[in-house]
Amino acid sequence: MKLIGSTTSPYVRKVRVVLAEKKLEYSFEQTNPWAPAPELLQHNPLGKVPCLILAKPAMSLYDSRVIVEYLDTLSPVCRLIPATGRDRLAVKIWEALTDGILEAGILARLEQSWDGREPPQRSQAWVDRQLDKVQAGLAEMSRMLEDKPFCTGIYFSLADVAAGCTLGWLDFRFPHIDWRSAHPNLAQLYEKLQQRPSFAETQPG
Ligand code: GSF
Repeated sequence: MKLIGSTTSPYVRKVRVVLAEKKLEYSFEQTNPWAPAPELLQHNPLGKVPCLILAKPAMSLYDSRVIVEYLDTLSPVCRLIPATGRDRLAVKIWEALTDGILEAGILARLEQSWDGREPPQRSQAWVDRQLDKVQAGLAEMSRMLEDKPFCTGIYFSLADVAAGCTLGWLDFRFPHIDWRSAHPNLAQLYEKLQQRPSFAETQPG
């Protein structure tokens, strides 16, 4: 398997953490999706990372949710997504929420800094709208976590992978958002996740 991605993308990090937790072999091809290499466009017409290329049968997978769902079926090591029922739903809800926080944060950042847009074309109202979603999402993460050891209970799951990658990306791109003071339970979870080699070895940057 070959993963096309960047070390700054939180969605790519989600996939890399899952690969590490499940102890799956892969090669990592780094690219800048904002100036996409032909290889990326050939495998994903949307020109976005992550994109996972499978050899047999030859196939390209995107986006991160499809990729991690597939990876979890490849090995029984560290099952991350429950097969059925409410437990599965809980993990999926966490992933939708945390991916949604990232989406809003990325839209805010692009509005502020994408070089295809001139300063007069930038809208602070749009940035504020997206950052409100980030704050509301963080509050919901904190409410859902309560005082549990992991997002959905006592077991580490994809929900924790997605939550950790989102919090790490906020630190990386929006260091002024002080989510630790506002939500100490998220800070505690994040510290615990940082101890795992899968997280320690995939710091954004
Ligand atoms: C989001 C991927 C994405 O936005 C997923 O894989 O879960 N829903 C998708 N990737 C960005 C890089 S990043 O900000 O993580 C990307 O590749 N953007 C390039 C573009 O042209 O939009």
